[in-house]
Amino acid sequence: MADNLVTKIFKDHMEGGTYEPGEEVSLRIDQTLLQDATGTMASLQFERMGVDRVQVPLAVQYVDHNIIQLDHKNPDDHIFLQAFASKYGVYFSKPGNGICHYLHVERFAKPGATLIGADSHTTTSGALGSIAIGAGGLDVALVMAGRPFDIAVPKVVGVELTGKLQDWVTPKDVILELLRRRGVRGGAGYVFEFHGSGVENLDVTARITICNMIAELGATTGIFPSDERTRQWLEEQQRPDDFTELGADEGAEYDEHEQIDLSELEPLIAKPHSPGNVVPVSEVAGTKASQACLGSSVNSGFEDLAVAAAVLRNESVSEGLVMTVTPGSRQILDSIAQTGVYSDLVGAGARMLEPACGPCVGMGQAPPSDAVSVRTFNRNFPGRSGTQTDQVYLTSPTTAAATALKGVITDPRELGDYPDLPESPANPAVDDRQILAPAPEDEAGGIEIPRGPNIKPPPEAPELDDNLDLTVTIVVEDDISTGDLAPDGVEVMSFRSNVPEIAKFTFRRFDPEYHEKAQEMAPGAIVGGENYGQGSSREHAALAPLHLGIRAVIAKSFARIHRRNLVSQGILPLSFNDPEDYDRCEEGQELELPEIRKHLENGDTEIPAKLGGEEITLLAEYSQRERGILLSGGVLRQIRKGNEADAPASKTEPASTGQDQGAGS
Ligand code: MIC
Repeated sequence: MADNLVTKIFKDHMEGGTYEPGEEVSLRIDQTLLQDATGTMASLQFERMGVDRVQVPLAVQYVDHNIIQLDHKNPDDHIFLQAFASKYGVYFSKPGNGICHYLHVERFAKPGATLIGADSHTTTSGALGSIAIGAGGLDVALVMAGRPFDIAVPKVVGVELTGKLQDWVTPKDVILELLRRRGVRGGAGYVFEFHGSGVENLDVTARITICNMIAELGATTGIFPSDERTRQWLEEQQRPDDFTELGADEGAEYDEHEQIDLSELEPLIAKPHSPGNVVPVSEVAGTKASQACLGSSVNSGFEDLAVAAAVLRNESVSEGLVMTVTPGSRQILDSIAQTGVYSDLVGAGARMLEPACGPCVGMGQAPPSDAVSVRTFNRNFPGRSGTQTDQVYLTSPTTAAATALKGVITDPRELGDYPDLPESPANPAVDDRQILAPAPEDEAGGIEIPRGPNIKPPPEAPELDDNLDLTVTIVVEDDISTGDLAPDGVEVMSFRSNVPEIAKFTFRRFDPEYHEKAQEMAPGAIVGGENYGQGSSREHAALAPLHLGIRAVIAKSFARIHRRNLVSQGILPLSFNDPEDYDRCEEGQELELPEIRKHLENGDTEIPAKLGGEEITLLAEYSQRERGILLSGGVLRQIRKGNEADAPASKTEPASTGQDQGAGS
C-alpha cells in the first residue's frame, strides 16, 4: 500500500493502538524540546514523577522566551533550568544563543524523527521531515520520563505545490494563503504534508516559515519531505549523517487535498486581530504604520533578513516609523554580520535585537497606543504585543521592508526590480559551545537545583467528585486565545514559574477583577465559544484557572493543545450537545453536573446537566485514557496513585513506559 510520509513516520513509531484516523495511538518519541517560559512548570512536574534521568534519546532546554531580566525572576528561572538540565540529562541552550525553533532545525532535528515540544511552534522542525508536535509542559515532562505520547491519529491534508514564487512573493505568502483559505480553525485534527514539483523550489528557510505557522491553522503539525535541499542543509550544519531521503510513496493517498501554484501567489497580509484575517497587501496599502518588526519566532532566517537588508541598502527607514530586526540564532547573526546584511540594516536605522523571541511574545518593543505595527511574526491576537489597543498586521519580510521604507503598508512589487541578494555563507559558523551537555550520570546526584523565591509549586486538581455543583464565572466569545487566559508581555510572563501570581491576570482583557470573582464563586466553570484556547501551548492557561477553582470548561469547540492541557490538569472540557445552549449561559448561573463521576466511569458521552435550573445535555467525548486522568484529578495524581499501588513491589519505580493507568484504562 502506498503510504504518505505522515503515515510512514507514525507507523514507524507506534507502540500501541490502531492506525485509524481519530483512534488514539501511542508514539515513541525521539526528541523533546522545552523553552524557559514553559520549562519551569514542566521541570517542576517532572520532579514529581520520581525519575532520576530523562528517558528519551535527546532532550533540550532552550532559554529564549523571557530573557528581559527585569529583576531577579527570569535569571532565577534560568539558573534553575540550567541546574535541572544538567542533573536530569537535558542539553541546555543558554540565553542569547537563539530561538528554540531555529536552533532545533539547525542543530538537532532529523528526517523521520518524532519531536514533542512545549511550544506550539515546535511544528517548525517539520521543515526537515520530522513529525514535530506542540504540547503542554506536563505532556513533554511525561515523555521525558519515558512514556510514549498518546495522540489521536490525525487526518492528512496533501498540499501539492507546483511552480515557483515570483519576485517579491515569499514563503510567508504560502502559509498566509493556506490561512486565507482555511482560517484559524481550518487545520484542527490535520497534519499538512507538502509534496509536488514545487517543493524543490523552497529551501529549508522557506520550509521553516511554512511549518512554523502551520500551528496558526490549529493543525497538529506540518511536514516537508527530506530531499536534496535537506541534504544540503544538514551538510552545511556539519550533520551529513543525519540525512535520510524520505517522502511519500508513489501514488500515496491523502484524506484531503490543497493545491497551490506558487507562481500565482501575491503578497498577502493578516489584518488585526487574527492570523486568519488574510487579505492581499494591495487591499490595505497606504495604511500608515508606526512600527515594522522583522524576524523573531518566524522569518528570522538568513534569507529573510538578507532580502530586507537589500531593500534598505543605502536607504533609511521612514521618519515616522521604528524598525526592529531579530535574527533567529547566533549562527544567523554571525552569517548576517559576515555578509554585510547586518551593516545594511544598521545603516538604514533598524534597531538590531538579540536572537530571542522578543517582541513576538510582547517581550519589549510594544507599539504606541492604537498604532499600526507591521510584523513578520506568527500571531496578532489582541494585546499580545504588550499594548492593549495594538493594531498588528502579519506579513512577509519583503512587505515589512517595503513598509519600513515608505512608512505606509506597501506592496513590495511597487519597489520595481528585485535586488541582488548576498549568498548565504556556504559554511555557517557552527558552534555548539553555548549548548551545554548535561553532567555525567554518576555526578548528577550531587547537583543542587537553586530555586528563586518566585518559583512556586504547580497546583493540582482534587480527585473528581461524585457530583459537581459549579458556578459559571464568565461567558466568553469564539476564538479565545491562551493569551487571554495567561497573557503575553513582560510583566505577566515573568510569573511563568508562579501560578498564583499569573492567575491574577486571567481574563484581564474582559474583566481585571476576574481572578477575585472566580475565587469567590469557586468551584467554577468557564463558558466559551468555538476554538476555545487557540494559540500557544502554555499550560498556564489551564493551571491559572485551576488555581482559581475552575473545574470545568464548556465550549462549542476547543483548540487541540489547550483541550489536552485541561484534561492533563484535571479540568473537564465539555461541549454543548445543542450549540444554542451557549446563548442561555450567563455569569453567576449554577451549573450542576450530577453523578459526573459515575458518567465518566461508565464511558457515557452524553452527560445530563442543569444550567440555571434548566436541563441541558453536555458532551463528554473522551478517550478511555482521558477518562482515567480526569477521574484521578489530573495526570500527576494518577501517576502517584499508580505508583502507590505498585509500592510493595517497587517503591521508587518511576512513571515508566506504557499507557497511563487509571480508573478508566
Ligand atoms: C507563542 O508563540 O505563543 C509562544 C510564546 O511561543 C507559546 C509558548 C509559551 O507561551 O510559552 C507557544 O507557541 O506555545
